[in-house]
Amino acid sequence: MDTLGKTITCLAAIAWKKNSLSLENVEVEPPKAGEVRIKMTSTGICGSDDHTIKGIITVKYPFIPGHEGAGIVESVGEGVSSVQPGDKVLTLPVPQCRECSACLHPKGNFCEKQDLLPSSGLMLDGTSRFTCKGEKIYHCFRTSTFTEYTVVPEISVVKIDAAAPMDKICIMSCEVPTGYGAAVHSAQVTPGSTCVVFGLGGIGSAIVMGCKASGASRIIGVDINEEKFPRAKALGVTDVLNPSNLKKPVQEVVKEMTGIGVDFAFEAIGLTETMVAAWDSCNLSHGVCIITGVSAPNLQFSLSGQTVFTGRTLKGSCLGDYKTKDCFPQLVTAYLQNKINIDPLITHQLPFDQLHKAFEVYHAGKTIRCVLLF
Ligand code: COD
Ligand code: ZN
Repeated sequence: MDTLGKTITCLAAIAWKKNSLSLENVEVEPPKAGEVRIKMTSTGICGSDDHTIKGIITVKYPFIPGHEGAGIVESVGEGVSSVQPGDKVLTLPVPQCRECSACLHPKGNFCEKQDLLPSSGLMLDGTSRFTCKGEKIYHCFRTSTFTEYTVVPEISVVKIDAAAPMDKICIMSCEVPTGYGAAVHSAQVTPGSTCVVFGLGGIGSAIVMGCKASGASRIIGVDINEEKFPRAKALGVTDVLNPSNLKKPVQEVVKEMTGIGVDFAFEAIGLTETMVAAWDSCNLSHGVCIITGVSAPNLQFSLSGQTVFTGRTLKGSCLGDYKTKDCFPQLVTAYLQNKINIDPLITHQLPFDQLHKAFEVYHAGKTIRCVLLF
């Protein structure tokens, strides 16, 4: 273990300012008390990473992006007991401290120690473990997975089954719980129900998978990029809609298609107009609308005051409402037992140093998930 207790110099992606990402040699300090240093094996490119690089989710620059990660523990700081060197782990975009009001409550998962909204870009002690060219580099969600080595708090990492395939399993740290979990856990989609999913990217595709697994009889997929339709249909979408080609608002079309509106609507884009469209697509009486996307800061949306009292539910869902440290290893085990098949959610795999190519393919709308391999 010649890296133990030493600063490691390795390759990492740094966003120096909005929309500027470059590969650099970065110094990664050893973990302090209560922290874990991880050698990354894979990381996905999630819509949220694009949001942070563009500044739609507010972060501090310069920073190392990435939150959907899998790796192997290189070393641990004083007092760390839940993982040890050599363990296979996932990074947790929202931690589970087990002490705050959110963690102690039986429902919900938005731990008060999260660093997503708002983002300090620092570890729990208020300092950073990354430097580049003499400059302090900020963390992202206390995960920063676009680097060969990262340091995270113990509450932001969890050990998973040693049999997990490390070139794929990173999507269990965001895409699968966020999407599949929104359907099976947050909404609890019922057999025979009707669903609409706004956005058929990585998260929307995982939502479709969850609706299908729950026995939904009709799943309407909405996207402005028709290239997403064939894969969505393969995952279980029964009808597709491109809002750009419709003569009336998409929610009107959804209501006509289903008679009165769907039982479950999901938003997986992060735009306030599609959040409202998802709400308006729901059955007035019992419809459930789940929002997984995050909009740009300071944006608001309004709902007709007369359409709320009828009984519908509007609910946000982050990482499927799963208590992350408790539940993510169970999702991994379910995959290993062939109870969930995550393989169709990964469409591209590229070496980490081809990060720019990976973002090109993502921006061209070609991917469901592109996974970077270290
Ligand atoms: N109408 C219909 N479809 C649209 C529109 C529109 N106006 N605009 C874009 N789309 C489609 C795109 O063509 C694409 O297919 C899809 O929407 C978006 O997919 P991706 O692959 O770009 O993004 P995802 O699926 O990886 O992420 C989507 C989120 C909404 C989850 C994400 O961007 C987000 O808001 N994340 C914040 C939530 C969060 O932080 N969750 C937990 C940790 S990530
Ligand atoms: Zn994500």
